Amino acid sequence: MPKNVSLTRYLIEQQRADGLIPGQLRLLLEVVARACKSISQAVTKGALGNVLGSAESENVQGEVQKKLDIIANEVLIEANEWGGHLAAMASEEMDSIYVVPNRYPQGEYLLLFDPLDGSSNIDVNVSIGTIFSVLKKPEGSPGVQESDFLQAGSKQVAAGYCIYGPQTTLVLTVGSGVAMFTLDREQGSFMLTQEDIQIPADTKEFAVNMSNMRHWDAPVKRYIDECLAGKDGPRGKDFNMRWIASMVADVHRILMRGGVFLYPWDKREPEKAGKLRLMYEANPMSWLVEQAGGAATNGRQRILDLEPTKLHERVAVVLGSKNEVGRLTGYHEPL
Ligand code: AHM
Ligand code: MG
Repeated sequence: MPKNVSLTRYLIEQQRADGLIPGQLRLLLEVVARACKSISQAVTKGALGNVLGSAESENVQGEVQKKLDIIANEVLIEANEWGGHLAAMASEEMDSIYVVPNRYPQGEYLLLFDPLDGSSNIDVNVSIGTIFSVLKKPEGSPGVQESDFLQAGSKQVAAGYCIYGPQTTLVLTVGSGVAMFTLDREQGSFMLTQEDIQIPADTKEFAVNMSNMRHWDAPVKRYIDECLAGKDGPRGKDFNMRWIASMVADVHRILMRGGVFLYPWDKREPEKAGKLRLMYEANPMSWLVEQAGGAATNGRQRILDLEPTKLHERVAVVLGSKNEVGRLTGYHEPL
């Protein structure tokens, strides 16, 4: 891997090499990265910046918003609205889409994000992150509406996340593998620190919130029971478990060393497909995982093939090492 490659240089070289990054998309990704730097600053200040605690408001999903959820949302909107690269944005923290105001030029891209994923970890100083997904506005549609966003994950043109942990790290795909950039705080730049990330096909590690076990359906219970049985069970090997409760951090670990992540459907709210949101959590993470040689399904179907019907749609998620995702998906009845 070449030394001292900044995100800017990486994007320009990708643009030259395979044309996967047109100019507007490159600008968009640089602006998202700049916004992530600001969010990282706010996260790092914590109590000193008076950014911890509840904002005493709720989002469209009825979840209590933290101050930092709102700050991160505002940072992403303010950074992205004026550059001319976007037509509209959508966020976990906003009920409806945010159309770029008339005073700015409108671009051809749509940006979706979960501004600060893992909200329950904000106040306890555990890793959290920003997840983002980029789509192209369908050609020929006048103006921009919510229906323009309702595209399958396979239509994404860029996806990534920024994790605010011991290091601030940006992980990105534009469809030619997965690259990782670490924020150099002295230089103020994201520097390329890993290319062509690959998830091993096999693993001995799973990530799931075990406290929900009694609510799961039979195939998920069977899979986890078999992992728990370890060497003496049908899998013939011991498994380890990790659960950070920030999807960003759990997926980051899987990209770095393999594993399988589950947030399955459960009986508590049977009308909901799952807890996680399809368009700005599951789709970008699924594309990253597939680009790293892993797999992602909702238990039955490939997540990237699902046709969304609404912006804040939820989905069950199984992603990570290919053979484990294949096994658990195989335990479900085919549709
Ligand atoms: P958030 O977007 O409101 O932070 O919620 C999503 C998070 C995921 O990051 C994580 O995997 C999951 O919720 C944890 O849920 P639980 O607290 O049920 O374990
Ligand atoms: Mg989230």
